Amino acid sequence: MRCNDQAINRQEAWHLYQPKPSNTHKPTNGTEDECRVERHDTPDNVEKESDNVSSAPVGNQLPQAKRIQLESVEAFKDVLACGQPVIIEGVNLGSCIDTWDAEYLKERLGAQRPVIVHSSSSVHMDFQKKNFSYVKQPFGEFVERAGRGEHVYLRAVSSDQPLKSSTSLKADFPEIAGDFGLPPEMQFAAENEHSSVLRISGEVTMWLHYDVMANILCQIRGSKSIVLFPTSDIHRLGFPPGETTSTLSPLTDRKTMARTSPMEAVLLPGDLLFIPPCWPHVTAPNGPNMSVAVNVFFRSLINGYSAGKDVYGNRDLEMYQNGRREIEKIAKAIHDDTKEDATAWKEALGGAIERRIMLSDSTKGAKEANRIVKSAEGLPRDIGQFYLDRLAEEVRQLS
Ligand SMILES: O=C(O)CCC(=O)C(=O)O
Repeated sequence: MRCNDQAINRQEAWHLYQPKPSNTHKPTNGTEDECRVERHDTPDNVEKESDNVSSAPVGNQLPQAKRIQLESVEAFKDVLACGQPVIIEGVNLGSCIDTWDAEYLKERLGAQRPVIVHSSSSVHMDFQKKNFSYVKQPFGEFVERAGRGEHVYLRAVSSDQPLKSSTSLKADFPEIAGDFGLPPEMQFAAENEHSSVLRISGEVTMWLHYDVMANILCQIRGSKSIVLFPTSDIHRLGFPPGETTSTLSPLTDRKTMARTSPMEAVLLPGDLLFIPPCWPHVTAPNGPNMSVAVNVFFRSLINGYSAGKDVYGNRDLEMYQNGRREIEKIAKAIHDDTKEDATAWKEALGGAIERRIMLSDSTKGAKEANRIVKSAEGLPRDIGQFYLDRLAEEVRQLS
C-alpha cells in the first residue's frame, strides 16, 4: 500500500506524515486520486440551515474508511506513513476470535472477580457531564449486563497500579492473554507498544476524544462503528484548552458534522482499525450486543512525547505543555498594556505562531512565541500544526 507515488524510505516511514488538505482523506492504495473522498457537506447551505437542526443522527452518510489486507511489515509502515485511518481485515488475531464469548470469559477470568465499570442510564456516555458512575461488580454480572445491551463499559486499567501504570493484557489478564496477538506484519506496533487495553461494552456510545499514541483497535466480538475526524478538525470539535476530551456529542449534532470532515469505520469481528495519533474519534455500538475489543496503543513518533507518566496514552505532546507555559509568560509580559495594545500583541503573536514565523527579539513576547514555533520542528506536519493552531488560539484568548 502506498499513499502517493513517491517512494517512502521505509526505515523512516513511520514518522513521515504528510500535510493533508482538510477536505480529503488519504489513500490506502495506489495514487492520491484513487483515495480522495468528497467532503459530505455543502458548507454554504449547511451554515444557514444548521441553526434549525438540533439533534439528528448523521453517522450513516459518511465516507467509509478503506479496507485493506496487510501483506508485510513494510506495508504496515506504509499505513503509518500515510497517517490515515484504515481497516485491516483478514489477519490472524489468535483463538480469541472463536473463544471470547461471555461463558468463556467468565470461566477464564472468574465470574466473581471484581471489576470497576462505567455504568449509565444513557446510551451516550458523556465525560463532561459525567452521566455515568463507576460501579464495582463481579465480572460475571457485568458480562451479563453487557450481553443484555445495558449501558455498561469496562476499560481495563492496570490491576497493580491503576494510577501509575498503563494496562497490559499479558500482565492484567494472563488467563486469556495467550488467545490474542497482533499479526507479525504489525511488528512495529508490538515493539513500540505503550499498552494493550481490554474493552468490553454493552450498548454504549463513548465520548469524543483523541489519543496521542497511535492505536490499533481490534474488534473481537460484536460490531461497532467508529467516527473519526482528522486532526485539522480539532478546533471545530469543542476541545477545551488542555483537554483531549470534547464537550460535544458530534453524532447527534448536524452542525458540527457538517463543518468537519469525518469518516466512519464499521468494525466486524476480526477487523483492526488503525487510528492515527491525534485523530478524534467517537464509538457507537451496532445494536445492543456485547462488544469485546483489545486496543494496542503504540509510539509512532520519534520524539515529542510528554516526559510525565501517560497511563491512558492521551497525554498531550511535550510541545503543547511547554507552549502553554510560554503563554503564561506572554500573559505576564502584556499584563500592564492597554486593552488595545494587548489585543494587537496577542494578534501578532498568535499569527506568528500559527504561520511558523520567527519574530525579532525586540517584539514583546517574541522569545516565547519563537520557542513555541521551534518546538513543532521534527513533528509530523499535521500534528505540529494542530498544536501550533491550538496555542495561537490560546494566545488570542488571553484575558
Ligand atoms: O472501543 C471503544 O468503545 C473505544 C475505543 C477507543 O476509543 C480507543 O481505542 O481509543
